Amino acid sequence: MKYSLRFLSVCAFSIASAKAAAAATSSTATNVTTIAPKYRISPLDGSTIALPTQDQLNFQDKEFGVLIHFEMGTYLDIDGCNNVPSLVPNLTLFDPALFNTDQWMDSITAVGAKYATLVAKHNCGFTTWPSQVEFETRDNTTISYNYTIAQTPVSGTDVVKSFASSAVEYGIGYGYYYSTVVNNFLNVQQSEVIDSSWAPGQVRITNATYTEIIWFDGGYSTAQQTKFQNLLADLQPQAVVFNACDVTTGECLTNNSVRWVGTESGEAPVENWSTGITNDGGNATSPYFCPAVCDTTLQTGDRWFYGVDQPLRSIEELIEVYHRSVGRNCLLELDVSPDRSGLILAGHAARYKQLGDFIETCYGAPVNAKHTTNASSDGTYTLKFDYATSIDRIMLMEDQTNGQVIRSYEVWAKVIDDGVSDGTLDVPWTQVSNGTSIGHKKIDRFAAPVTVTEVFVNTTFADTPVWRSVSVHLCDQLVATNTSTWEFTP
Ligand SMILES: *[C@@H]1O[C@H](CO)[C@@H](O)[C@H](O)[C@H]1NC(C)=O
Ligand SMILES: *[C@@H]1O[C@H](CO)[C@@H](O)[C@H](O)[C@H]1NC(C)=O
Ligand SMILES: *[C@@H]1O[C@H](CO)[C@@H](O)[C@H](O)[C@H]1NC(C)=O
Ligand SMILES: *[C@@H]1O[C@H](CO)[C@@H](O)[C@H](O)[C@H]1NC(C)=O
Ligand SMILES: *[C@@H]1O[C@H](CO)[C@@H](O)[C@H](O)[C@H]1NC(C)=O
Ligand SMILES: *[C@@H]1O[C@H](CO)[C@@H](O)[C@H](O)[C@H]1NC(C)=O
Ligand SMILES: *[C@@H]1O[C@H](CO)[C@@H](O)[C@H](O)[C@H]1NC(C)=O
Ligand SMILES: *[C@@H]1O[C@H](CO)[C@@H](O)[C@H](O)[C@H]1NC(C)=O
Ligand SMILES: *[C@@H]1O[C@H](CO)[C@@H](O)[C@H](O)[C@H]1NC(C)=O
Ligand SMILES: *[C@@H]1O[C@H](CO)[C@@H](O)[C@H](O)[C@H]1NC(C)=O
Ligand SMILES: *[C@@H]1O[C@H](CO)[C@@H](O)[C@H](O)[C@H]1NC(C)=O
Ligand SMILES: CC(=O)N[C@H]1CO[C@H](CO)[C@@H](O)[C@@H]1O
Repeated sequence: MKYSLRFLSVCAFSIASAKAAAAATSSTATNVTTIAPKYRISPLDGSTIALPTQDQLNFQDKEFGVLIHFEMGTYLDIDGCNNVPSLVPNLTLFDPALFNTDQWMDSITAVGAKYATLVAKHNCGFTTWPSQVEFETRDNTTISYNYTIAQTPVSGTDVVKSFASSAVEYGIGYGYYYSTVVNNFLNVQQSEVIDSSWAPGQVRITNATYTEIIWFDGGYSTAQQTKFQNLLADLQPQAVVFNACDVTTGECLTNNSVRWVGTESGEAPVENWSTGITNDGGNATSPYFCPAVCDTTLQTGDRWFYGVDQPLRSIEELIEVYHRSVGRNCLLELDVSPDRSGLILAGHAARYKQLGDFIETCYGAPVNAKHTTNASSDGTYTLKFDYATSIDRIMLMEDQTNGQVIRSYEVWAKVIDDGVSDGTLDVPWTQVSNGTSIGHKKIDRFAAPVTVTEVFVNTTFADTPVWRSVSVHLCDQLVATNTSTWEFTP
């Protein structure tokens, strides 16, 4: 059995069709053949250079998305039905009187997210759309999946549909999360129907029925693999799928896999490759191109569903999260937790806006000093300023069309020394930052702002680098001074 390490494994994402949103039935497509990784061999050192699909590059290019937790869990004091197998919350609880997905989109666009993943079904088993699925119980009667929004006080509402149409209207890419490994309503834990005990509200089905009726999120059992592969090929061949490759066998459900970075703190390792299928910083010479996703919360306490009076992470900490995820070649997926009325709270909305404003102010445009640039086939890149210019960070981006090829780099600058100590004006070459992986994006913040006349980047590489951009910026150094309160998962 395979399943994601934590309850939060993210779903297939793409510009989804209504057809896919209504899925949860079996597919009739013929079986897809085994998917082998695509790579080329370095002409310089013979190493492996994994090749991306256009869909993977398109996804990585989004950089920043949100993960929306709005479900039965919103109405519980605990963070969803995780680890409480017998809990099937009363349907009358789900009653979002002010539910409005356009209001969600205001925060999603304000923070600068380019896509949104909606938790359409979480571990309680409740669906936020009126499922039409019917199935057989173990006493051979056919019943409908009746633990859905249609049986709640807001019957007639369809969160999935409403979310999709708001996303289209606001130009936000969208996808879904559907946890397959746990379903309290159907008495399922770790993808298996529990046979030993039954709680009020649970219906009795067989393992075979469960395998047949569920949808998936990237966590799946071996029995479901072919079916999911067919479903994907049939409905959403362009979807990227979270953790779609089995680490032990190297088998993938799709050519478009992305991977979990391994923590939910919003922090990627300093060295984080676009390649590799393990849940960590990846591997420069892996044959799999498979960008990392950094999912994390806005609320403190590892809280994903709305928590009453749950404090938010500070703006300084969220800015740090941005730099340790997007700034380290990881897709940031920040949680959004609408409250019990169905709206994003004002305090949450303000924090999203504050973060979005910082990103736009700092990275929306580079310093505007006049300069010339020179990208050379020796892997160097030079920015020569017409006059002395203050900067405090550099943003590096590779064009990964033919793979991620830079293996290490150093950033040097001609830094003006005002000669306070010896009374002369020097412009010595000083190393201001260095690193290994660049990939889609790497942001290096310098120890302090410096005034420079020239910036020079040199690299080691598996093939001649193609730069997508190199830019320098000057921003407020808003630093999270106390990281002891950060939530790190081991
Ligand atoms: C597809 O795979 C399933 C499960 O392995 C198998 O039963 C079925 O015969 C296959 N169908 C085709 C068309 O190959
Ligand atoms: C659900 O709550 C309603 C209203 O409080 C109550 O009438 C009903 O009996 C409860 N249902 C179950 C299954 O507990
Ligand atoms: C349900 O149907 C199966 C297969 O037709 C049969 O083996 C089983 O005895 C039936 N169960 C009940 C409770 O009728
Ligand atoms: C769901 O269906 C089952 C089986 O028919 C039934 O016992 C239960 O009362 C139904 N629940 C609701 C909320 O309609
Ligand atoms: C489902 O499969 C698991 C693992 O084989 C087994 O332990 C469990 O009893 C099965 N459930 C039912 C309802 O048969
Ligand atoms: C995966 O990529 C290979 C090689 O480019 C292609 O032949 C195959 O059809 C792709 N598979 C899917 C499911 O898209
Ligand atoms: C990285 O991948 C290569 C190629 O598959 C493998 O030889 C190497 O052992 C991997 N390195 C690590 C640290 O896993
Ligand atoms: C660009 O950089 C290369 C390598 O440092 C150098 O040889 C070349 O002269 C530079 N070109 C210009 C126009 O400065
Ligand atoms: C990279 O930067 C660190 C921190 O400034 C420094 O200690 C280290 O020597 C540098 N490494 C290289 C290879 O220049
Ligand atoms: C960059 O240039 C410096 C100075 O010439 C040199 O010491 C260093 O090894 C070079 N680093 C890389 C990554 O090419
Ligand atoms: C950091 O925050 C923790 C928890 O609030 C507190 O116990 C600790 O003293 C703080 N450390 C510093 C250096 O402010
Ligand atoms: C410098 C750094 O953070 N390196 C990490 C890169 O990712 C690999 C795999 O997770 C780690 O082993 C390295 O420590």
